[in-house]
Amino acid sequence: MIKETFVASTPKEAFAQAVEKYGTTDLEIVSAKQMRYDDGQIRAEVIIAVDKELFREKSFGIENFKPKRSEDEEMHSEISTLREQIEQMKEEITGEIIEKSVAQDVKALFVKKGISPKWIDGILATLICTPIIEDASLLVSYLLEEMDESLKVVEEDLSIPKIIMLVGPTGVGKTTTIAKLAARYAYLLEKPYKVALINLDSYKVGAIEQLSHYAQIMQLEHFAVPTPEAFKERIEALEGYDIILVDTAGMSPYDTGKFVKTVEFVTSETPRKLEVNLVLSATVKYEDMDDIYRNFSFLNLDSLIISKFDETKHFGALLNFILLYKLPMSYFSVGQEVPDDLLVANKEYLLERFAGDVHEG
Ligand SMILES: Nc1nc2c(ncn2[C@@H]2O[C@H](COP(=O)(O)OP(=O)(O)OP(=O)(O)O)[C@@H](O)[C@H]2O)c(=O)[nH]1
Ligand SMILES: [Mg+2]
Repeated sequence: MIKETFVASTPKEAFAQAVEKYGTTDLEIVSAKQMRYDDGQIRAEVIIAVDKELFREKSFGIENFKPKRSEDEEMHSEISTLREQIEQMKEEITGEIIEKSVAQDVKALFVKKGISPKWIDGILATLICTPIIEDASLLVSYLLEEMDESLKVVEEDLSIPKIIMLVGPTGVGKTTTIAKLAARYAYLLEKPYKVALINLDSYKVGAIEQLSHYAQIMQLEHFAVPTPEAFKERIEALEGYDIILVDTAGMSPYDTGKFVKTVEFVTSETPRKLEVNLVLSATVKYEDMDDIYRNFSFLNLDSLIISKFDETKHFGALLNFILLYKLPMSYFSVGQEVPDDLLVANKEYLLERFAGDVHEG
């Protein structure tokens, strides 16, 4: 309730004002008195108690308390301006914290090792106001854990018959890896699989000989296939085989002719699943990676084989590539020896090496 005072020369007049305002004589009178004001005049004060809402309605009109459309819009615009300001403040605070704290050193180190600043900033923004951002070793561990979560590994599943095709730039180790995989599937696992080799590489002198050399040693069937039609026929003829490994010609990302030809093979209708593995050397140049991905992704890549692990100690650029394009990893080639230098991809192996590189500074 609100206590409202009406003033007039007599209490009757004051009460009449209240009746006029509220349109009823049914008013709760709290007090009625006459008093001398500072100017010497005697006046009457009648105080009544009224409901708050009724008082508002009669004093200011209901309309005044409903926000008008334009006010509504104004409020929305003020809110969105405030939001923008808050977002901006957040960014400034992030920047400031990163600038001033150990986070800047850690970020600089990761960037130096090949990880993109954008990826790191995305994570640092989630760590503001946590103790992690102020402790260098904690922060490094946290970033490595984030990488661990983002990296994907393909489970080796040989339960269904499949075609495994290896594609990639020239000289990355496709043929050598095919030989290692063939040995693994045919001889080194608990259960021996029936393996055949197909070579699509009709470009490189000696390419057929290189693969047939391995095929002979391992006593495996080996075929050179010149056209997509012949490829389809050959796959059909190899129905009884568990795994067909397909070697391809090394392609520079800019060699459109070879790409067009390989796409025809990849898209040919085969009676079994065809998995395309991109083979990428761990020593690949940071600047070339985007072009490699852009061009090879036309071949519907399923997974990534990383070769020449033994030739570098710096894996940041490669990691950055995998984090960016989210390609799951299938195998690592860790040396020239056939069949020994092959590992089923595992995140720890890669991250331990990267961590070693980071800790060296
Ligand atoms: N250090 C090292 N060398 C490797 C590895 N894998 C392959 N190589 C070597 O790299 C060279 C090229 O290997 P290939 O298997 O012929 O490469 P490719 O991708 O088939 O080459 P092209 O068919 O010409 O595109 C050979 O000398 C291999 O012994 C590896 O993991 N580590
Ligand atoms: Mg080759």
